[in-house]
Amino acid sequence: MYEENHLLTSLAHQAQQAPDRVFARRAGLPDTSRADLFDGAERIAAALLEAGLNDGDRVAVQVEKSLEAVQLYLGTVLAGGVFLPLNTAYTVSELAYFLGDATPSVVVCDPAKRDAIAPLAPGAHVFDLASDGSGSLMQAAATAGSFTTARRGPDDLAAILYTSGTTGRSKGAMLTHANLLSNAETLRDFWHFTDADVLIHALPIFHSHGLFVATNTALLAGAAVIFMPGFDPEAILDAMPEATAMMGVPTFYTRLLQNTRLTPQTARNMRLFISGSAPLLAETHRQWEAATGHRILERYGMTETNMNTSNPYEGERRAGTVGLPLPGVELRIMADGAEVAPGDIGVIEVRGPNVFKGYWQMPEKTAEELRPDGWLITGDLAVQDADGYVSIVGRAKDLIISGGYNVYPKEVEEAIDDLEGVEESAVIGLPHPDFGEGVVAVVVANGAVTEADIAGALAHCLAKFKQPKHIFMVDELPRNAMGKVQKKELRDRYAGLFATQ
Ligand code: MLC
Ligand code: AMP
Repeated sequence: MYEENHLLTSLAHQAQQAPDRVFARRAGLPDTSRADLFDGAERIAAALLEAGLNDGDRVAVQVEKSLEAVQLYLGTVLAGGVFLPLNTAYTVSELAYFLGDATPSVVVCDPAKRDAIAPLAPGAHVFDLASDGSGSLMQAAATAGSFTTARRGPDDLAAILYTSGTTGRSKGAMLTHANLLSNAETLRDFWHFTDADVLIHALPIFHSHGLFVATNTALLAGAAVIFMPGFDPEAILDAMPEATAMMGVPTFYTRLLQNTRLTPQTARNMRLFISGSAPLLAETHRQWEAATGHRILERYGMTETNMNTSNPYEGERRAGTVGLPLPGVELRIMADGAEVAPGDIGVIEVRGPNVFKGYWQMPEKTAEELRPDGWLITGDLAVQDADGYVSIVGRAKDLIISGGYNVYPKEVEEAIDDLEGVEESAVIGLPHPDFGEGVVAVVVANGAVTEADIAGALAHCLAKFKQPKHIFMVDELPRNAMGKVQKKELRDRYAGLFATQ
């Protein structure tokens, strides 16, 4: 099936083998078979082609999580398009940049946002899709005519995912069919996913974790997913006895640990708990083992690469480490232009079939991070021990990770500094018991500007997860002799802010 299409022919292989087996279970809805999943994807592909989609065109999508949205991803790739998912939290002003930069030929959005979004992509065909599957996209899919699989090879683009930059504008990471397929195959084999698995899928599907790591791996293995609209601890605990695996960000684990229903009995059929996207505290690892009898498997990845390292499936899962380089992924730790000695700190660089093709229309940014010989400079600071286990100890990039979402301080600072009466600002991440890190802004302004003014203005331009949870007004920012703002001093000053929340 779909032999001409490098990624889809593999993702659909299990559907062809056993079309009637369940792919998705959803609370209160009939199960969806693998055949139904791809039937819907084909209909959407036909609708996209009728709307004028050409090979390599971007399909920009900001919709609530739904099975139809998964079909839209598959249908886009089947039709030869490039899937471009956008966080549902993005505001209209953030979307204006993404749509302007990516120039999609098709935009799919929530019906409630259609009027605001359509003018941002003049010339694009706009469909809408609601979380219950209603809207013009599925109407067009229901009546679309015949469909021919687009011919797409390993090096063709399958997706563009935007990641913010430490300086300036967000960058669209270009991921090829081969990038996605090679990583999904590696993860299926490394984590022992088979058609006997039932994966709890509670992650959003606009980032690589929920879209590629969870969905592609399950599809490739022929596993079923318990498909949830979002993270709800009660729903997860209801589902757990029927499930074999779960993937989550650390916040999933810390929140579930607060629930007394989490017991070895609830987790009796589970074989694998995987965590990633943000650091999992060694303490959480230990608490989880005490509560369930399972050792969480922590892995490390990024949008540009999918997954790079993983703790072993069968060997020792070491708390506080992200494990070993995955098969086929080369990893080195560099400082001052050379590899460091084991145990010394440096920046992780990775190379392999998983590493992206570059940033969309940004050759200079690509050249800054992707070396000509294929090594990607990740910006993550780490040490590797004599056994090869990697521990991430910090970031060379100024980045906050809040509940698994990346927040670039520079972007928030620029939004604050643009406000009238503000002189300057520094945005920092502080330890947060729920989100891992919480965003905090420290602002110098004239006396007329209040915290509420700033919070109110940011609500219009920044996604909720980027907005500071606290704003401090100060007379001046601490600086070193060179005049550089000392963020470490600010982090120390406010360190305990979220301790009791
Ligand atoms: C929600 N809020 C957040 C937030 N999520 N604030 C900061 N950081 C977050 N991550 C806001 C809400 O808008 C709300 O604001 C308040 O915080 C409380 O929300 P909540 O109801 O508690 O949040 P919830 O909807 O339960 O979401 C929390 C979460 C979610 C952890 C389940 O953030 C999530 O699904 N995170 C996963 C992110 C992810 O998939 N990352 C993968 C990136 S890929 P208010 O004021 O309205 O109450 C990647 C590569 C790799 O990194 O390696 O995987
Ligand atoms: P993103 O750009 O959203 O893909 O985020 C990628 C970044 O998330 C990486 O560069 C790391 O900084 C971080 N990350 C992902 N997984 C882990 C992990 N297990 N531990 C620590 N940091 C992680």
